[in-house]
Amino acid sequence: MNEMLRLHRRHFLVGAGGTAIVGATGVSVPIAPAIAEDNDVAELPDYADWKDPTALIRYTGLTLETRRDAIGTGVVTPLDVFFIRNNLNPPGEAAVADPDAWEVEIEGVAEPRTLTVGELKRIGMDTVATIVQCSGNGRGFFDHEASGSPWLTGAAGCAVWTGVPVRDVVEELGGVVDAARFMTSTGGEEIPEEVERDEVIVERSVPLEAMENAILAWEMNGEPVPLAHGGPLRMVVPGYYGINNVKYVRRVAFTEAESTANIQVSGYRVRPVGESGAPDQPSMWEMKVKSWVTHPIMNNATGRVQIYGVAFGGTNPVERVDVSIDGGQTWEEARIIGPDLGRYAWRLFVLPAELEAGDYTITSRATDSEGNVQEETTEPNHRAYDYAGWDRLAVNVTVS
Ligand SMILES: Nc1nc2c(c(=O)[nH]1)N[C@H]1C(S)=C(S)[C@@H](COP(=O)(O)O)O[C@H]1N2
Ligand SMILES: [Mo]
Repeated sequence: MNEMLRLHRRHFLVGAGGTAIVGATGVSVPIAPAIAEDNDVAELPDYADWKDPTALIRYTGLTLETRRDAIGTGVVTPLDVFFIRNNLNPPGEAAVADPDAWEVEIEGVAEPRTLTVGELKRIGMDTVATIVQCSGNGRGFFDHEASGSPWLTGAAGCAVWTGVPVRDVVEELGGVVDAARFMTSTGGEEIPEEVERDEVIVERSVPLEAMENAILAWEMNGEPVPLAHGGPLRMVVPGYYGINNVKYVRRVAFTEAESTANIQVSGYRVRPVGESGAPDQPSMWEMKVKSWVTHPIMNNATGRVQIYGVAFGGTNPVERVDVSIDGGQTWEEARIIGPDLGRYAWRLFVLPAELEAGDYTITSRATDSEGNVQEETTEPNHRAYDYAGWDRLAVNVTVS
């Protein structure tokens, strides 16, 4: 067992022991915590009390992370281990009591209308497998102290969503208005009266092109979308970061400008550490190529082991995954296995290895269909968004 070391981030007991790995560039990189322990809150919140508490790291009642080894090997992440991230308290259970009665306003089309979920179900249907990954997934791997949950790998899951393609709804309502450049979705949480709407509202704009693949989903992994995940109706924008997948969606507008909500104007903007958020900085829209090992992640017996994990390419299919057991000095191509659920789903990869007693630094590096290779390290950015570097996504495994 590695020496346990408590790092500056209060949540982690780390098996890294303060060791360093030598990356491909020959530069020694300290390994950040790979495995979170401890829960900050004892209980699952009421709206998620059906989840598996042993699979989730509980930061708050609104932020629950899937443990690295709990994602499983079934491609699709089971609902009871799927992470949760809510910016605001979800609506009450009454919202999902009669899902077909939930209403959504469609604006910025030739014939704007309010439609119920029941009506949407008659307009069209499609199913898409896609990853929901929080922009802050991997925040715990950065050195700088950024606000927000110090997620490691588990603010991500892959689900199968069923709903109506947004383009079918748009077609039904006569097409988008000429001026439309963005698709803007608004969450249905109640906003406390004393608070300014734009300060807290979950409203996100994505480029209009994203509409082509987006669906308004009422089903997740074959069940009505649970309240915890945005039921009765959720905007699903395949290949885009979690925040763009607006839960409890109440309004979809095809707009000339981006939303004036704080989370659009200054939030979810990538900028250097210390700089304020502004509309001219890149928005957290399309995800980047990324992978990580989910087994083994700590200790292992000597002999044969199947090293496996998940890999994805954001909006591109993942084409190749390489695995290293020596911190990135040498690589071997892993086998991509399991059903291909489409370009927005993740793929499982596996590499058998014969491990003798010793210490290993195991990591993976994905390549997408466009030849984009997962980065070795992720430059610090103010809000510590999406750490995707294979250096710190590595795990230290002691084999004895
Ligand atoms: N209405 C609404 N939609 C939302 C959020 C929210 O707080 N309210 N959180 C967003 C964020 S930041 C993420 S990462 C994902 C999380 O989805 P999940 O809780 O289903 O895993 O939902 C997004 N959609
Ligand atoms: Mo998020």
